[in-house]
Amino acid sequence: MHITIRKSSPVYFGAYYVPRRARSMRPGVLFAAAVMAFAAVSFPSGGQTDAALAGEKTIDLSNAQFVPNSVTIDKGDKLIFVNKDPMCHDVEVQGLGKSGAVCGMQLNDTWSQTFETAGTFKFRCQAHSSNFDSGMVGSVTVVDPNAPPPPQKTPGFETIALLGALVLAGAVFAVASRRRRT
Ligand SMILES: [Cu+2]
Repeated sequence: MHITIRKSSPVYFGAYYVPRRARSMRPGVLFAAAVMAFAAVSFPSGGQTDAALAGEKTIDLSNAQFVPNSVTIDKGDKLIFVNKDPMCHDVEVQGLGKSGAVCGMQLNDTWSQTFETAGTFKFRCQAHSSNFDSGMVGSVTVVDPNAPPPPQKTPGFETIALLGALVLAGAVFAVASRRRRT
């Protein structure tokens, strides 16, 4: 019996074989997968904002200061003010609410304010400041987590260069592996 092995015939490796066609495709497939994975990481599509649950942050009134005296929260979140001083304080949020009378908060008294509008709001203790800019004062920045995201940045030069290098490497690899086979 005469057996002819031609170049186009499947190559046998012990128990399994890989047809030539599949073998030659493999580097290309791997390379395509690598590029797609890279692209997926580099160019994430939008929509990463989950519907944020209403949150809250606590600000202590301590040593006649707001601690912290500057916070950032999401729209709809609540600030809870807690008097940690033995002396009395109070809270007034500019343009919004007030804890009550001047020096109306005793030790461990709390008062909260929910912020439904994005923007920056100053607050103060009326007893220990004469305005919203000096004395016992602070501010809160309220951001809208559902605001439309800023325009998608176009890929930077580094990204384009890297993609180009990958494509070039893939082409070189493909040519090299083709040469090796023939
Ligand atoms: Cu005070």
